[in-house]
Amino acid sequence: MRVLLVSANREQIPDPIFPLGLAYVAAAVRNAGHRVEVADLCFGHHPLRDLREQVAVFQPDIIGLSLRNVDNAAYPLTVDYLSQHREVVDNLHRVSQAPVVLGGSGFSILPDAYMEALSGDWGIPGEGERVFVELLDALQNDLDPSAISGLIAASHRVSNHSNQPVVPRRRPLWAQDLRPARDLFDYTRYVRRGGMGNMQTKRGCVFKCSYCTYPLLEGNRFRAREAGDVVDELQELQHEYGPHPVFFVDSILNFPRGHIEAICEEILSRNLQVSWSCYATPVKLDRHQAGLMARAGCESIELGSDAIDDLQLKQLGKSFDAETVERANRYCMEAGMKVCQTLIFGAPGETESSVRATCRALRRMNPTAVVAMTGVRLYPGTPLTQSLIAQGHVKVKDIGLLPAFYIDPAVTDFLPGFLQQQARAAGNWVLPGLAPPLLPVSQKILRRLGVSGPLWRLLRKPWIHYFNRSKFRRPNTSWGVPNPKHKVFQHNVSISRKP
Ligand code: B12
Ligand code: SF4
Repeated sequence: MRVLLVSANREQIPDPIFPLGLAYVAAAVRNAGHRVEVADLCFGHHPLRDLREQVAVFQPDIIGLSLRNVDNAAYPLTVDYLSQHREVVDNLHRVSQAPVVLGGSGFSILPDAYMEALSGDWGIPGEGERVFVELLDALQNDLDPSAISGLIAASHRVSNHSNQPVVPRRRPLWAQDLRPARDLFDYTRYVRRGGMGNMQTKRGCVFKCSYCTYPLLEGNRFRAREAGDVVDELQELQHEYGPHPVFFVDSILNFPRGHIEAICEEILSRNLQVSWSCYATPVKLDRHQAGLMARAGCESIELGSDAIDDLQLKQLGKSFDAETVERANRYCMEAGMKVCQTLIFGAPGETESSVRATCRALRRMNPTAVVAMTGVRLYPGTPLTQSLIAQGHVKVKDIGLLPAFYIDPAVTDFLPGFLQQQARAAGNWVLPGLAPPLLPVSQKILRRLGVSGPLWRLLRKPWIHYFNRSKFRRPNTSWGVPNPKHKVFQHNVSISRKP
């Protein structure tokens, strides 16, 4: 069959991100003997016009549409991508009768809502490699695809008022004999513009942090690749596309213990010179692990601490305490890595005292950068959302495509002004919800100057530090003028602002 795979993501903040998930699906479809083309809407001045032209020439039998982001998860500067996604579907329908199959992480968080909003013909929540190929085989052989497990049919959105979710299918050996089909995309452009490539070494997460979607998206068990296979791919990448930094997209790369250690030993034994970055947990991050990672090329690490206050960590369902965060931060910095602390302020249970405790700890720890979200984005199915619904603070119908956030009433008035003062004093903070991000044009210039890797690493450079501080010169003491197209839950009331 003639299969067109479209990556809808045009977001350039914090960087343009190579559509790794779609590249995996493309590889599976190609391996199954189908003819594949990809349309990547990330770059170019007229992506929709180019898309229509490509469809007219290629005449696909079926179109797979990858929806990575629902929104930017930032409050109050929320960016919502639904209208962009709708535009893509409308343009596809203008020039083609081919059925549209929806997939991707954004889609998988809210599959029924997306099926409805975008009138999808089929939808595949979770991993697409196998189910998409099964769908193609069924259509090619005139079989009824509705029996395929893990597939949502258009009729489902009519019949599914029982709200029975379709269970995603997950393979233990998801990467066996499969390499992402990067050759179908302009991978080097992502490396040039985004400053790094990307790879995945395992799927799933065993932790149960209250707000997090990752276990829902990837499953609550780790499914890891062999270290040798991971390093083979890393080596192939460097060989095919030239030396470039890589971001490992795993939910947390350094857990369970032994996984990253084996990968690092393999990198070192092959004497492979490559710099990389990752997300990590402070759990079991000791001196040995930090040192080994640094020696094997880990230049920067994003520690998903979320808070540095024991009570608040407990509220968030984290599996470590504040002391563990401080220790992990120290070990990474001593090993020579750049460290970014990622935090969430305003989750249930937050108080002025817990916010102040986290900020005091940050001053002691002095990480390279801090990225802090203000308010928690509520997603369906997370422990936090379920408990807020059970307590009557939030209604099921409010958790949908329209971004919804929770901010604890105890800190609603205090948070915006206080955090902006902290950000101004520190100079190395990013508050995606409260201050506009680096402009794409500045990002382009930095990349042209040869800056690679995550840009937060620059926040210690005096001129960037100065520029970043100036964003918080006149801190708002209120939430400012929020994006009207979202909901925020404060004081146990859902405030829905109409556009
Ligand atoms: C790593 C990561 C990042 C890194 C990326 C680094 C890099 N160079 O790659 C960084 C930190 C830069 C980042 C940034 C952002 N991210 Co992010 N990120 C992730 C993460 C952890 C992994 C993404 C990934 O690569 N997965 C691996 C690939 C193989 O999986 P996949 O893309 O899901 O693809 C599979 C399936 O979805 C499916 N599939 C995909 N496409 C298709 C198409 C079809 C037709 C089918 C059938 C199936 C299918 O099959 C694929 C293979 O199995 C996810 C969370 C998660 N666990 O998924 C969040 C996630 C994607 N990010 C998210 C967000 C919001 C963002 C930001 C907007 C945050 C911000 N405010 O800056 C930015 C946007 C950046 C951009 N330009 O788009 C959200 C998106 C959902 C939402 N809330 O909107 C997620 C899901 C996290 C969350 N909060 O739940 N991110
Ligand atoms: S926040 Fe990190 S450790 Fe916690 S469940 Fe999500 S991915 Fe796992």
